[in-house]
Amino acid sequence: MGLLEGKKGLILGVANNKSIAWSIARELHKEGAELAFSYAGERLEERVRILAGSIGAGLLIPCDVTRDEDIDSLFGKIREEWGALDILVHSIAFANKDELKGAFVDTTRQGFALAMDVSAYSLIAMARGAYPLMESNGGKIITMTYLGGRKVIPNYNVMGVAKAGLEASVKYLAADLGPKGINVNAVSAGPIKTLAAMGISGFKEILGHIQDRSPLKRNITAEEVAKTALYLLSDLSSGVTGETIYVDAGYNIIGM
Ligand code: NAD
Ligand code: IMJ
Repeated sequence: MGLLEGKKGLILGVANNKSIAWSIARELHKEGAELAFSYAGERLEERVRILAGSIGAGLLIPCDVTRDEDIDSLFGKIREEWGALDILVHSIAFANKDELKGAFVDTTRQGFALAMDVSAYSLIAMARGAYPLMESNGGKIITMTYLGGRKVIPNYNVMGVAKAGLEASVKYLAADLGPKGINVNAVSAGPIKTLAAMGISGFKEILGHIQDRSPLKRNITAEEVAKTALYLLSDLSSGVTGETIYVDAGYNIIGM
């Protein structure tokens, strides 16, 4: 029997088949979970529908996380269709392209607010929507973060501040929701070639740097991230909450 037999999970952040959220979805499906997907706009609907269909998932709900009304109707729909929820996967980030280059000191007020809203506040809003559906049976919430929230990474800039806020939010949410039997954790992934990594200047060099310097002397795959997600979303991690687990070939532990 699969680790997630009979569990219902909502996946946020599939844009295409390279998305980390999609690798997580496949892993959860293999272990028997029933899944629903939200997508960020009409432009993505068809692609997400085809992917979801390939693992027998039919529940697809539009949700731009900057819109409260979208979040309300997302959880309204989940309540209507399922009545309860066991798993929430938050795999969403966005900053204006202009903020991801040049000097951090030039971060604009608007750019800061947008990055924080989409990449950090949205986890809080999603957890607030999800917990009433998880209270009766307990639940598991995860989000995706990056080393740039802890250490300075060139060009990550305002996204680094948003990830620091996200990781702190994981701890506050874990404290709030722990008494309700809900675990909240983050996975800190090494660089992976997805849409969110496209157009980043020197991405190939970054991959080469990790290959040279990380303890495992290689980069990681989205499947490896997904296996850690599976652990955090299954009963195997029942005693773990408020944590950030690195899946980065060990890169973060190296000082020099
Ligand atoms: P991706 O582009 O496939 O996923 C990002 C998702 O965010 C997309 O599905 C996009 O539609 C969604 N999104 C953006 N704005 C949104 C909004 N307003 N409302 C709803 N959804 C919105 O790229 P990915 O690499 O799979 O990124 C997923 C997560 O993983 C992000 O949080 C990212 O920071 C994190 N991460 C990525 C890497 C990497 O190297 N790729 C490393 C560590 C962490
Ligand atoms: C992003 C920017 C700078 C350096 C980066 C990254 N490194 C890595 C990423 C080294 C690995 C990818 N990452 C971890 C992200 O969280 C990316 C978030 C992101 C990417 C884009 C690109 C397109 C856009 N806005 C974005 N907003 C957030 O317009």
